[in-house]
Amino acid sequence: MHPFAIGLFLVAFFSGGWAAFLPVKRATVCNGHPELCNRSYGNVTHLGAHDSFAFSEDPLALARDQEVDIPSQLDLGVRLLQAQSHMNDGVLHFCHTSCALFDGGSVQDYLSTVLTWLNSNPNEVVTFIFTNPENVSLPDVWAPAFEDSGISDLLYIPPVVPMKQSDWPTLGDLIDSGKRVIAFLDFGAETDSVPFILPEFEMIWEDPFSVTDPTFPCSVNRIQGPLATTDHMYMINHSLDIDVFDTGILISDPEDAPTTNGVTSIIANANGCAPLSAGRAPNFVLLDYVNIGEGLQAVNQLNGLS
Ligand SMILES: *[C@@H]1O[C@H](CO)[C@@H](O)[C@H](O)[C@H]1NC(C)=O
Ligand SMILES: *[C@@H]1O[C@H](CO)[C@@H](O)[C@H](O)[C@H]1NC(C)=O
Ligand SMILES: *[C@@H]1O[C@H](CO)[C@@H](O)[C@H](O)[C@H]1NC(C)=O
Ligand SMILES: CC(=O)N[C@H]1CO[C@H](CO)[C@@H](O)[C@@H]1O
Repeated sequence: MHPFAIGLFLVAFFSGGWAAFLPVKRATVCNGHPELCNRSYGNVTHLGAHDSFAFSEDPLALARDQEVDIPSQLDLGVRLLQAQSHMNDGVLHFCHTSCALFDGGSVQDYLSTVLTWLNSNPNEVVTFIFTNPENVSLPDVWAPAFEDSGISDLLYIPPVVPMKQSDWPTLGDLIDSGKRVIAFLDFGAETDSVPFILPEFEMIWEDPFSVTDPTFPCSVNRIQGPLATTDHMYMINHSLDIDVFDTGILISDPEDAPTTNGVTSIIANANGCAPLSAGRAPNFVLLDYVNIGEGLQAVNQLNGLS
């Protein structure tokens, strides 16, 4: 053997051999359950908070969709945070319909709040589904909000976009790699320039939204190609709306939440969607008033956990 080749061999041998002695830190509990560490992200049901930023304890705040703040939602087991963006005085905010109606503050502050929670909860994988109704620029506005909050270092970038439901890493792999936040945007994602904000509908379909029928009939409402429907993950928009004083502004009523957020109603909705998804449970169960009802219990049941 050429001396140089021997040198390389020795380096390879010793670096490989050395690695065997280094402790490999592996997460043993993922999103609260050891069973979830070895499960693909695409095969996990996550509890979601609709309009997560629109929280208020005040029953007169009609445009609220949640009662408890973001850290409390996460503490309750929410692992998908949904939010709607609007520009307000040149700054990207999360607002409900308009910032005059409900202003949840800047996107950057929101992301900093979530990052603080993630830093004290290192074994948790969190997903964002944000909407971009004003087609705000990804490189100029969205990316800086993520970067300046510090959360962008935690964002998972898939090797291919779109990635099939069956190809996602396990929760354990996401946690071990430190890339445990997945961010989707409903409109305008451009992964060539901003790789960490992913196009939602190429990988997730949704059933109809603004539902006013309590039986939640399921259909594939919003989706994008090229992947087949069954290669997408999917979200059920499980909130029941009422029209506020016939203004056309749809909000949800906390009085319905105990029933709507009950195990019976959620499982029935999931069962109605399963035939559209090769029998799979929903990946995301999006609820209003996540602190009311049995959302986490239903999600645990869908995950096959006791
Ligand atoms: C993890 O899952 C793989 C395949 O899904 C399986 O082969 C392996 O035994 C599992 N490991 C643990 C620790 O459960
Ligand atoms: C995960 O896989 C199991 C077994 O195939 C299935 O019953 C369950 O519905 C799947 N859940 C999701 C969210 O894909
Ligand atoms: C959204 O913005 C992008 C880039 O700023 C632009 O190319 C595109 O045409 C816009 N789309 C719509 C529907 O306005
Ligand atoms: C009624 C309802 O929950 N609708 C929401 C469904 O999800 C989409 C996007 O994630 C939201 O834009 C809807 O408001």
